[in-house]
Amino acid sequence: MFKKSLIAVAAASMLTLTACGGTGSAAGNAGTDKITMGFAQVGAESGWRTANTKSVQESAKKAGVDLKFSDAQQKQENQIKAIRSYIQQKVDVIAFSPVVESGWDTVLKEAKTAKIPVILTDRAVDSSDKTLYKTFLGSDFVEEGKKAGAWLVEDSKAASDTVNIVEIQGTTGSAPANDRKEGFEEAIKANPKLKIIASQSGDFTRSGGKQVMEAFLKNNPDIDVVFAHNDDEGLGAIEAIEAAGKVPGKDIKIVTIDAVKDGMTALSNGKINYIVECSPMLGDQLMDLAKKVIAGETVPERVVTEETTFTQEQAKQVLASRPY
Ligand code: GYE
Repeated sequence: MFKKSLIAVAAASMLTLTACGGTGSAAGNAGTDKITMGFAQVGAESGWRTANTKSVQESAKKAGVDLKFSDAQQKQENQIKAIRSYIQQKVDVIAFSPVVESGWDTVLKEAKTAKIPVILTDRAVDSSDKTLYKTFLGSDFVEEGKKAGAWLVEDSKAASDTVNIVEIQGTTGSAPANDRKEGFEEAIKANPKLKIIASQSGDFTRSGGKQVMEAFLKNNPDIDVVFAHNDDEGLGAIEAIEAAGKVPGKDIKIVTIDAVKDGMTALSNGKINYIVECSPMLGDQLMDLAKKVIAGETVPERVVTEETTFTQEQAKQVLASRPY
């Protein structure tokens, strides 16, 4: 009896403490005004991903959001498990970066039934039911692929022979792999001399990029250009090219997407020829959107990140000031 009332007193004082502490929100989550967000991250496959995780964690702290974070190690089943556990924990909002585009409807319906809003971060899903999530924050990957292709069209304007391109794709079935491929193919149509002679997934990792490039080099004696769907794969390709006794950036040109520190360093050193930027700094916008969604405000169904491109000269100028 005595024990019970002690617990009751302790619980009551905790409630008062938290109730006085914050700025108040419409979340109405029992006894605390802090927003709880469950974030199901893809993994830690690339420099981009590491910077993205840091951005989300730092922004959550700044915004006073209680962040529950999980790393799915690039496996959809792990992400689904994480989302289900966030539903069970009754978080206020779920944000996630879907490793692949398809297969999300069931778990997203579960979140909807539990009245927990979902925000897509960085990557899209292919669900036709747009009510399964509130908004999608991230880059336009088709546009990124087009920018990479447009650079190559310009760079190879004077080519008299066929330009043999090998493509190192991102994770099979992921939105950035599908869309970057589509955008790139679309852009290079402008010059019929540009030919993709081989295309394979390097899973957005450095080791994947290296392995795929080793195989490409073995099977194709005459490679002119590598289009890698991210910097890490491009950096892996550089290792394979150098091991084969060729000079990356000269004997074989390289165009990649992301513009993380290591990629920009290789671009400044002449080993990569061009990088299309893809910003991982989505944290602040995500927290902002989450607060609005929880408060019942309308948010745009698509928020596109602003991005640029870098030549070798431009990379040299900005390298020191790159934040990631
Ligand atoms: O380009 C790559 C990462 O989804 C935009 O995922 C992201 C991609 C990014 O692994 O480096």
